[in-house]
Amino acid sequence: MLERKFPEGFLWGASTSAYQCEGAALEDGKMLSQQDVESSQYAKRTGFADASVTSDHYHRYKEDIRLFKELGMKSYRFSIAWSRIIPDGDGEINEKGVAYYRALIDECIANGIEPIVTLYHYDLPMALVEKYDGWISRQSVKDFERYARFVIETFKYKVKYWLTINEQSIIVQFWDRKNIVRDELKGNDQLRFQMNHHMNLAHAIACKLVHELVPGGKVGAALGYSPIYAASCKPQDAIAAMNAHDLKNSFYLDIYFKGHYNKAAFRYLEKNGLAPVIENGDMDIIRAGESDFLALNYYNSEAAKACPDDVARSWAGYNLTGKKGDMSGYETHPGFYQICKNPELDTTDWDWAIDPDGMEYILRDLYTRYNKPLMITENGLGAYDTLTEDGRVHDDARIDYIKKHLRAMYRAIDAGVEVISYNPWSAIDLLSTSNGYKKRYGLIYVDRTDDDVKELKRYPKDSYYWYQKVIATNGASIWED
Ligand code: BGP
Repeated sequence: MLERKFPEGFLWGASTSAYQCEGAALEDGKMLSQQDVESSQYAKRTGFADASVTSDHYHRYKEDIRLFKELGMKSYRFSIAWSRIIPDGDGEINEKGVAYYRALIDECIANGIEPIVTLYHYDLPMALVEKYDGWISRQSVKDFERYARFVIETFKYKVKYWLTINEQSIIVQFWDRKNIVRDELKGNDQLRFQMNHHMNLAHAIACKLVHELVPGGKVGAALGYSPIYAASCKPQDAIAAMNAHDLKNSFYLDIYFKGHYNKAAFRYLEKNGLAPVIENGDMDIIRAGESDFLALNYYNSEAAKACPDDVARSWAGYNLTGKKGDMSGYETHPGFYQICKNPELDTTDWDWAIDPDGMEYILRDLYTRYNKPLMITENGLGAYDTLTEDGRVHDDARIDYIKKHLRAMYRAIDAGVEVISYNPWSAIDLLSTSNGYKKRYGLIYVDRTDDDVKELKRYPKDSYYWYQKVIATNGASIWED
């Protein structure tokens, strides 16, 4: 039988984001980002950790990259904090912040690790929120352009793969957690889509900049993505699933790859007073910013069913307790769709459906629709992990999760889909956006809790050693039991 390996040069790696792992929130000239502020407010409400120290990657990146190298990583996907580079968002460049990312990138390259750089991962400089409500204002696009131009220009000979904005769809969905939004504005759902429109412009501008400035550079967005299945065989549920797919997925993808808004989704927004204001020339900017690939953050699938006209609109909920079934609610769009639990699938302790087959489904579906190479920039199991006396973490469930997703990814590759990389979430334990340090994703354990930062010592988990073999065999070992 043919050995079922991944393509030559496949970029096996892992992923992080700046505010979730760096710490040093106010060091070396950095000023607060909106995520520093948001996390600290959230910490007060929930008891989870804030973003001030997190996993201290800022000071320990060399040790971390040594572990990445031993793991065999060929790529490392991380983000740059705008508030380290231009602390107040639109003022002076902070040389110390630039030096940090230069050192991080050089350390990756010296260890044979391809840097995959995200320009924006939720962490707008707080000063821009105070000045003009952040992404709500069009001025954010201009300021982003200046920041992106500087970063791309600075690292153009070192970084080939660029990700523009992380998870626009999730930012729309959870807009007052991924942004600091003034209380007076919170009820105004149109602003979610206005912000998103500004990010579409920012994304397109960054794509154009990479193509202009980086020799051989490749660029795309990183989208939080779930396939949406019909809750039943009823045609009405199939249409609801299509509606959900249009508003939650195609609404972003059609912008990235076709340069226009998905019609059905846009009509729904117009009818409900939610559509963004589009100025003359905006769609030209969007069309001029071509993506080379799509990066996908895939954790779970969703199910949708028909929704009556006479219910209230609501957005996705949270599970704060880590007890299955404690999800606070599901998204509802009257007359369009409602998201519901899929009874066919098991979930994580935080109610995220576990669906390895969904990985094959999205890769094949997206490749058929857009015919562009795909990257996986996040995928992983959020779980309770325990450091045992032998200094190990026996995270069999995570191994099982990753193995099944990789098998599904292989099936998609075998069916002809072009997949460039796999960068699971997360390289090291870091601050979850919703559940502090209780919910962990790392291949490497970081010894701290929400209440006690301890010494932040690193311990490779069992999944680290398992993944090490996967990389060493270019994927062949995923078929062993
Ligand atoms: C994605 C984000 C990441 C990460 C991950 C897990 O949406 O891009 O930043 O946090 O989800 O989510 P959580 O931390 O809420 O469990």
